Amino acid sequence: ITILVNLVIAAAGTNSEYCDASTKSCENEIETADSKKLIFYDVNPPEGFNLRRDVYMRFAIMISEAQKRGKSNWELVLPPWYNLYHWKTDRRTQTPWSQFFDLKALQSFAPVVEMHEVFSRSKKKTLEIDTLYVLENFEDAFENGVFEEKWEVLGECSYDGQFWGYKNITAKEVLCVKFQGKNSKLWELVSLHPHNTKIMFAHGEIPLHDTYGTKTYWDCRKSMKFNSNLVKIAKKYISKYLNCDSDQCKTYLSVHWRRQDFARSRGNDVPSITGTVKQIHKALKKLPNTKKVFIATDASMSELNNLEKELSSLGYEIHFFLPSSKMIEEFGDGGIAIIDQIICSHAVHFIGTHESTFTFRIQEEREILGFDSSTTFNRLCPDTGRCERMSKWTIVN
Ligand code: GFB
Repeated sequence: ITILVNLVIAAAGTNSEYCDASTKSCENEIETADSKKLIFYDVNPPEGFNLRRDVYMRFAIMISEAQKRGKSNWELVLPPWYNLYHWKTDRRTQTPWSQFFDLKALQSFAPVVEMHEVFSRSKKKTLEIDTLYVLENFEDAFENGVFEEKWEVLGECSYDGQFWGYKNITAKEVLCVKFQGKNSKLWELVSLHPHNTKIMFAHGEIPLHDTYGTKTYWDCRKSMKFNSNLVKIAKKYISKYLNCDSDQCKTYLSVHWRRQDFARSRGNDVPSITGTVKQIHKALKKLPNTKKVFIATDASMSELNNLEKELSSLGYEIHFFLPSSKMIEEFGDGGIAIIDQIICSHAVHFIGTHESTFTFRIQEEREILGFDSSTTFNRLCPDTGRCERMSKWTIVN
């Protein structure tokens, strides 16, 4: 009887479905009675760094809004950066968010926790997700001509993802779900298993923003402050090479010149090297006191050299951030990308690449810094054909 009572108490304390009398271990074990429930997510592997930053915001807002409504026992696990398609350095190591962002600032908006922290809290070496929902799109988003928020559990299936490269993470139950709607609608899936403490969503890019462009959106965006080491490096560079020590610099124009796979897959949206030079020259003619140009790019060195040659011949001073191999090793491709973004965000005038999420994040940074939007929402146009204006997503304070 004593054993039975103890186990019932243990089960109540741990939220367990059931316990095993001989080993005294509980199924669905949680370390303490008041420990948090965890939401994990992953993103379609080919998606890049800056779309992933947006997916994070959708989940952070989902958790933070639920917290305001009394659901205070959920934490969002920050998915380690792992094996990103565009990153060439150290792809196979799980990089924590603190390498790129200020964790305290992220936590000021939503209850988020690093994956390594989840492991170090537990006495176990393995982590078992209770239910993993593999999200997929409905074939027709506008069935009968209307976009309706909906989901449909298709049943058990297999997960073809990588659990961020961890071999010691498994899922007890994997369910495929067709999903269409905002992130907050995921709570309906969560409530299907009220006893679960670890829920994961694969293809976290499928749910949509609950509040795109609102004050909540911008509060979340503002909380995504960069790691202070990256900020220091960028500011030192701006001071030394671009002669500016303030937040809004008058001394240089910046350009995000996206090339590589982007130029290949969206050839109609990007200009040639000569076309790029012409457009930078045109913008600089309106800024008679600015002769310095900062280029952030993923272009090859030979493309960059050609661009530099053509711009220099017009009397401009061209700058780009060339990290040492030690710096690349320390901060990774993501850290170098952020340094480029910070430098672009402080320039008197910015020209970006159409529909690049890398450009979008720079534009948001400039909105936070208080630049006039006419200096921010500018794009490089193709050499010929239409050049659609950029949408202006201005800050709401
Ligand atoms: O961030 P991202 O996904 O934006 O760009 P898009 C992909 C990666 O390219 C970044 C590198 O994580 C960087 O590693 N990169 C791009 C840069 N521009 C720069 C730059 O100026 N400086 C530095 N240092 N790195 C989309 C992808 O990229 O492009 C999609 O997300 C797809 O998956 C599409 O590939 C064609 O939105 O530009």
